[in-house]
Amino acid sequence: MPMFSPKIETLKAAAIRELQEERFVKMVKYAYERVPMYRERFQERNITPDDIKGLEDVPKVPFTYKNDLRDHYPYGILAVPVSEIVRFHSSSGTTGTPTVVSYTRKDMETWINLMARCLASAGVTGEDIVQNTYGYGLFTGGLGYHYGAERLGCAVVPVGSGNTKRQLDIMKDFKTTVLCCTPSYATYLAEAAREAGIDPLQDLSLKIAMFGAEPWSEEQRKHIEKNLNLKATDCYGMSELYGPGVAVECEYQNGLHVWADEFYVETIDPETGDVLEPGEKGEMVITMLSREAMPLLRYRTRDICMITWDECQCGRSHPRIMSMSGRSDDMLIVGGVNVFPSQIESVLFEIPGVAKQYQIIIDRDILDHLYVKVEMEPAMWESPGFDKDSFTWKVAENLKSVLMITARVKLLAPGSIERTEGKAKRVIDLRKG
Ligand code: DLL
Repeated sequence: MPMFSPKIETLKAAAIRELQEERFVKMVKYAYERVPMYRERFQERNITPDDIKGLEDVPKVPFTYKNDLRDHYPYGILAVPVSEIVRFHSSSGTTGTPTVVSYTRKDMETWINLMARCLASAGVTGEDIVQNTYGYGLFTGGLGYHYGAERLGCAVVPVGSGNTKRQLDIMKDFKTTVLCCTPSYATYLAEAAREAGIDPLQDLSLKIAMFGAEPWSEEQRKHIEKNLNLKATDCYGMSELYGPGVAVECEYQNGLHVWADEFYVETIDPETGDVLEPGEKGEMVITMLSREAMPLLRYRTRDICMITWDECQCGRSHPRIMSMSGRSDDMLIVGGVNVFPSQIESVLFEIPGVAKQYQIIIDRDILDHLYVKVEMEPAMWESPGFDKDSFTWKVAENLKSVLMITARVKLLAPGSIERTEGKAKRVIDLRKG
């Protein structure tokens, strides 16, 4: 697959480490000199940038948290005057004060090039017609993909989120070859196409989907690939780290390459903060190696994964994020037992007849109760021999074997669960608030 920046993508691992070391040391100094918050954090620990001489000193550097950005609303932890900012993005703020992220012109260039790298890794070329259904505006998904695809020379159709019928018309009429959206929206698009009598094989020209922004499973990948007749590629990112474009799958789809010339990635024990070895599962912590507007040192992503530096067949030497298993703050504690929504999804999607829509509800009287609402495929739901009780029992048993606790399962008719255009909201925790 042609690479967008072959020289940097195939740099030897040792050379990448050297580059990271040089940039990390420089970035620490930059953040210390320009951002009062970092200076204070260093002073509290009785250290100065002179104590950070190489990558072996990384654990001395204090972490940065999402709350640090909230505390510095609206402009965040700016290292340049506002006059040098060319773009702001922001989180929706539904769970508290919004976090605002900022970019200089150079930051924009870096981000756009990273997005172009990601798209090329998935096999996208300048010949492609890219339909971008990620939200345009304060969310980084829309504009991130937009400029990255333009940089590659693609023809971009900037539809933005929503308006499913129009999306399908455009997909058909413009002969869209690349679809950028959340995996949950792709599931919905596949369903809407089927209902509208559109046959992806005959009527559509899709080849590649660029997914991300939310966790999804291998079962969901197979389902979407089959129902939209395309190859689905995973891309990871977060607003604080430019947006999409931090890591992406290559053609071998065995983990997501993190662009290590721009991101220094570690995994840590989320409780103790201790750095873990490659191959050990923990919270991903990222330092941005050349961010001008808003330096982030050791940013706590809350995403749980494992990192490997093992060679990849594609020739890229950049490390890979393996088995992303949700966010540490997504983890539910139900009656004292840790439950990840991704575990529930994997169980459900392996059961034939279950649709790709579900909802997890947790409630409490004296004890915690876990409810799983599961939507059914029309063919199974409407089949004359369908035994609802025994199917419910089967789903509950399968869940119990993985979760070790009992979930109360309710089967729902096809189409019962509300569809989303962006990130799916699958967990409702009634114990909060
Ligand atoms: O979701 C940026 C993005 C847009 C990424 C489009 C990819 C595609 P935020 O809204 O800040 O940014 O959400 C970031 O979403 O910490 C993860 O928990 C989750 N996430 C993002 N990509 C993936 C992925 C964008 N590929 C948060 N797999 C992150 C699993 C993902 N989770």
